[in-house]
Amino acid sequence: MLVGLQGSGKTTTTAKLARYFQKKGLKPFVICADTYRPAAYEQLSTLCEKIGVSFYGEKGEKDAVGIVRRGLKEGRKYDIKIIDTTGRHALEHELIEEMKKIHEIAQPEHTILVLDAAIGQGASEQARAFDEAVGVSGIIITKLDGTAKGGGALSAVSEIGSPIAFIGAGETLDDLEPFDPNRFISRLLGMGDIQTLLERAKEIKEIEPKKMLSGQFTLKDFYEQLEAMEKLGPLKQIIQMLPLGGMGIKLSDEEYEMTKEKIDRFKVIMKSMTKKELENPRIIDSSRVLRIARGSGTSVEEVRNLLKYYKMMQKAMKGMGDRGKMARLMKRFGV
Ligand SMILES: Nc1nc2c(ncn2[C@@H]2O[C@H](COP(=O)(O)OP(=O)(O)OP(=O)(O)O)[C@@H](O)[C@H]2O)c(=O)[nH]1
Ligand SMILES: [Mg+2]
Repeated sequence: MLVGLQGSGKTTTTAKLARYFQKKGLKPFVICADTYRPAAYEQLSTLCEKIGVSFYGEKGEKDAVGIVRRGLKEGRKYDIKIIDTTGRHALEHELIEEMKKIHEIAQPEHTILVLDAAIGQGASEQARAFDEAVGVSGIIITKLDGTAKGGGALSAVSEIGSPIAFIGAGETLDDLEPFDPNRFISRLLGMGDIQTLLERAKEIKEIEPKKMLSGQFTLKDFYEQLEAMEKLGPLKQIIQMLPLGGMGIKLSDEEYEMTKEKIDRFKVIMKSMTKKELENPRIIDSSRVLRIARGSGTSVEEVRNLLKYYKMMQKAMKGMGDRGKMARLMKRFGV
């Protein structure tokens, strides 16, 4: 039994589900219990005809409960029966009562709440109302092919604790996919941004993600990275494109702030280092720090700052690599 707000996509999803089970070799039977929407009968019967699925409805009949009773009898030999219902709102008491009665008669194995991906903050309240009335066992989020990412729908999920079963991502009847949490979350977090970032990074040969992530990130790499960074854009912007929170990495505002001047100063300092020091920063002791500061016309403090920053970056890179998330992500995007 499919329930939900008006226009959320129940009727389309009913036909999509029928198609889904049909492709699995089952025989679905569709019942139209929407007696309010003027063309509900025609809409669903046309969709069912298109895919060759058996359909039950009573044109002109107003008693939805009666239709369901008779429909279930008619379709008792089928593998799976899907009931499409009228779109209703939590505050429409009469319609909520009707839904309860249909539910009582049908005793569906699953009561699916159909949510439009574009639903906002009202999602959890609506979901709770449906859940209290008929007990929602699963959720289908529709219209994910549009601009909405389904964040509001997620709040409904957390409110009633029912899993998302499928997502609808298109207008054709084949556009129904079993829910994939990774893909859904990637979309929600805007992994598209990451893809853009990685594509940009790929164009810049100085950045070698694999090397960075293996923990062999030297000052020389750091220097090259700083140069690349100038081409990529501000560090803060780059970092914001990554789901770093999920990787447990937090940077303070100061650490984020990588101004052009700071980058230039860092580069001057590194130019005063020997090849050995750049490749193996661990050998830089206080006497070397002093020499580097003098040689570059900077201060001991600045050199130490650079080293601190480098270590932090190294740690961050290694952290991403260790956790494997970044590495997997890169692999997924073919970097
Ligand atoms: N792009 C896109 N459009 C969809 C999707 N699912 C449904 N729609 C469209 O959304 C509109 C409403 O869909 P219906 O299935 O009629 O919605 P409903 O919940 O049955 O509406 P009522 O019966 O009036 O409550 C239609 O124009 C559908 O084509 C989807 O996954 N993607
Ligand atoms: Mg409908």
